[in-house]
Amino acid sequence: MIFGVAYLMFTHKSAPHSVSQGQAEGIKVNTEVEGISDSSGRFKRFWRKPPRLPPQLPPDEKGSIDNHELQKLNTGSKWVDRQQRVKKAFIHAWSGYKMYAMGYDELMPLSQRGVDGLGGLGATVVDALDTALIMGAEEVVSEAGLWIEAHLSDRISKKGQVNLFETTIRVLGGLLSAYHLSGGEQGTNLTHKGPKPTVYLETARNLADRLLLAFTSSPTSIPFSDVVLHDSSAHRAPDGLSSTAEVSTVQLEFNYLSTVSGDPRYSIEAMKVLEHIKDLPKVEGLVPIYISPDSGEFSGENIRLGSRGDSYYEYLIKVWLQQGRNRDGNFTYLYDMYEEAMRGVRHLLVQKSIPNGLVFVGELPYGPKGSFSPKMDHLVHGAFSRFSVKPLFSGRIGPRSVFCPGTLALGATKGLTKEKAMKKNLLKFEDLENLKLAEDLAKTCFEMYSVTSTGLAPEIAYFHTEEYSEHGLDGGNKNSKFVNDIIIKHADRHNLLRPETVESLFILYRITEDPKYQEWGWQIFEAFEKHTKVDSGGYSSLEDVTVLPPHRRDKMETFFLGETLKYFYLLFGDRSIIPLDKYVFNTEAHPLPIKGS
Ligand code: DMJ
Repeated sequence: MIFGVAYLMFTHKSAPHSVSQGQAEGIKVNTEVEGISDSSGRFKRFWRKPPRLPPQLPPDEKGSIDNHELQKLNTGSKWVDRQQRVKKAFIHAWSGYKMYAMGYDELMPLSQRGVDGLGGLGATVVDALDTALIMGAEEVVSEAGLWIEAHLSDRISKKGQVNLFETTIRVLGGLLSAYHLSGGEQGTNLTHKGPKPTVYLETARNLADRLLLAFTSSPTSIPFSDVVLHDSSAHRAPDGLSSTAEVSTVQLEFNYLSTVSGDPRYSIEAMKVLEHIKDLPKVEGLVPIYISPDSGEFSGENIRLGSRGDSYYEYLIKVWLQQGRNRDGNFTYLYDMYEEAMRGVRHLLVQKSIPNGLVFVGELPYGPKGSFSPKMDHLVHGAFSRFSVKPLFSGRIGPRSVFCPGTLALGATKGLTKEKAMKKNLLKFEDLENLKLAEDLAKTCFEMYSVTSTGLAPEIAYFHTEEYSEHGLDGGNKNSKFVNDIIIKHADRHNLLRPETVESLFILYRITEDPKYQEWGWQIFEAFEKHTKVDSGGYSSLEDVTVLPPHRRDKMETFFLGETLKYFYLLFGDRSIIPLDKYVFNTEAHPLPIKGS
């Protein structure tokens, strides 16, 4: 916890270019920001020493420093500059939103107006706030914070239908992370900008009290998908089913809210979902993407790590990690479910592309039996009519499957660096297998960017395999070695400014300490800058990443500010900031502290 708040104190005042990476690391040791704890270990006071300037070597002394040292200094300042470029991008994104869409959920940067696609709770404001806190973007902290104080509670009591999952991960998660990062648990306002942190907590409780209805109105432990805020009612989705990932991706937020509010109801209701799923039949730990709140059973056989399946696996490991020292005992089932699922992934979902062997995670749209059923041949004439045989394995990788490398790496070392985990003898053979898979998949994710003309990944890619091939659908970058491995269909060529690959690069960089992940991230960041920046403010999605210049799509998603830019910023910065063994990021990149850390 201290790492986060100390960092915020530091960044809020230091000049953007004044500290090299090496120095930044020194901050931890030299406690640039100091706090005094009372006997209960709580912070009483903070003060800040003036930021130090980078060392200025007189020309005649330059020769006396060895090349290695010099190289380290240069590399350090290169990443400080790059990190500041990300902060600039964030401010540009926020200015567009503030100018044309303040208070709306999202900005339409081309038509210069706002749109409420998420129920009208000003989702971009809340999603962006903790990124601003982390970056020390004081004006944004102030503007977002004051908007929340003035408007959000009113909106919560008056607005209509919202989705339980989207509202929890973006709005509730954003409020809770802002509460923590601005010093709420220390009973102080560390930033001196925006409202008192308790405003964030009170607003979060107000919202969560209504969201709880999705759980308490359901006849089983599986919540309904939607809540109507103004009349405090909860509803099933039109087809009656909830998404597996949605019902299992609210626990980090509800647990933390119980911890800081002292009210156990939030955690109890949310955890019932995972306890219930624990006892349901699975396929080698893998689960179908729909579940019925009426029967409590899974529905259908579609198994994938993409949308509606993805963050189920992510939260198994993260909710377990969140328990800190208490994680063994009552919570061990989460780790067991995660491990079994990753074994299932390795056994059933991982394949290599041809000709160049990119490792990818595919799907089982017809369940585990589908691939062996003779009935499948019938379908060759349907959606798969162009294949010589129906693919046993669809070879498709969607936007959310690319979160997978990060989750696998985190699960392997539990947030420690690989080096530290090895030294402490903490890595089992299976952890090493998962880490290797994470690294292979991260490479694939990166190549999905490199293979296109714009350097930005499509929403969905397919991979050439023995059973599956389609020609003439490449990403447009003929210089890429993988242009024949990756297939991009016309309908899947858009890019929504999504974060998952950057998130994975960030986690892998933290864990392996391999600088190639930073370099890959920089390449992707530059492509975003080149093709998605809108001069009048904000960033746009793209219609087609395979053509130059790409056509734009009139939307800046909230997660661009909440996740994508935050992960870039952290990827290029000091590795001790928001350390992965002290924090878990919710699925919308809002960091929450691990218990007792
Ligand atoms: C975000 O809202 C979250 O990352 C969520 O888990 C999935 N979709 C988007 C980003 O792609």
